[in-house]
Amino acid sequence: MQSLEDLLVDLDVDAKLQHVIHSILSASKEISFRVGMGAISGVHGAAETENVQGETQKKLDIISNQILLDILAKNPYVRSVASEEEDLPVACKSGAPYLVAYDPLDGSSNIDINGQIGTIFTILPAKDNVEDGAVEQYYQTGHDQVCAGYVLYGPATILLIAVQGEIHEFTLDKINKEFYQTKANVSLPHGTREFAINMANYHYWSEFYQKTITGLIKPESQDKTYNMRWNGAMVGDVHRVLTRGGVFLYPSDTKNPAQPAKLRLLYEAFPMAMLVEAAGGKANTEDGSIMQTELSELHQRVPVLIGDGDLVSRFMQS
Ligand code: AHM
Ligand code: MG
Repeated sequence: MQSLEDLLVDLDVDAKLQHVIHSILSASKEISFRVGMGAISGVHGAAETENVQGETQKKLDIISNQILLDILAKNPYVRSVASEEEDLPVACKSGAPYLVAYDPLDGSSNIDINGQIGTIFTILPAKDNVEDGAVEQYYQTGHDQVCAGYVLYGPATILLIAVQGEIHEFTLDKINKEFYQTKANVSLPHGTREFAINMANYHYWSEFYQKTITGLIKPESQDKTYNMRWNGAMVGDVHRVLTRGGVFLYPSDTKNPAQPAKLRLLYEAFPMAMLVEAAGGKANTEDGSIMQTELSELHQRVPVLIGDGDLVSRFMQS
């Protein structure tokens, strides 16, 4: 079986970028170990803190963030790091070529129920005309990403990585502590009649969303064979879409007028869009391509429609 190291060499990935990817994945192995030990490792439960976005942090959110920060801060090729759990970017090595942004533990509400959770990451080029730790370093589009991926801590720990226009799947061998390739050139299956959305937000969606979703499940509709799946963790839902097809949706809603969209552009939507598009799917906000959107605030939130292109198009109003 091919190891990740071998693949990165075969794909002729820049050696400095390989080094950054290795740092992220060493951190993810440590997080996977802690997650796997469950309550024994003392990672369950809430910490008595909130992140910059006003969300209660779980202990594992904080621990995972710290594991990633500690490892990346030592990497000579990382200029700065941005995290869902940090208000501002953390400056690392001055003049280094890469920026790393991540959601250290996506799907925090699944931690205590032993459900699917994961780390989502993206790597961007650092800008030489901007201060090392400035937020403006990250004001880039999805197309600027040089690598993106997620590590899903499920029954198996699985890495999906997009680099050099390709997407590959690896599974962690927990004995040898190595990621081995389990799927090459992942391709999103088309025609699967499955959607993922938080139905509890139904009454807060636009009429267009209410109608389009209802159209998939009404007994008299031609589309009645659609099934719904919802993990409550984007990383698990997008993994299912990449494996089995269908669509993952988190449209805007009016539940909290101060926050019309839920998911973050930089470390949730951008990396998932890069992965899904490399697998032949589509990734949009309600206005157009996620990849073409330019970040203008570090923790910016956007509506997310990701998966089978035909299904994504059905959810675009114009
Ligand atoms: P998190 O990064 O704090 O875990 O929040 C993101 C998660 C996504 O993984 C998931 O799709 C969504 O939030 C679920 O939120 P909700 O239960 O509010 O619909
Ligand atoms: Mg998240």
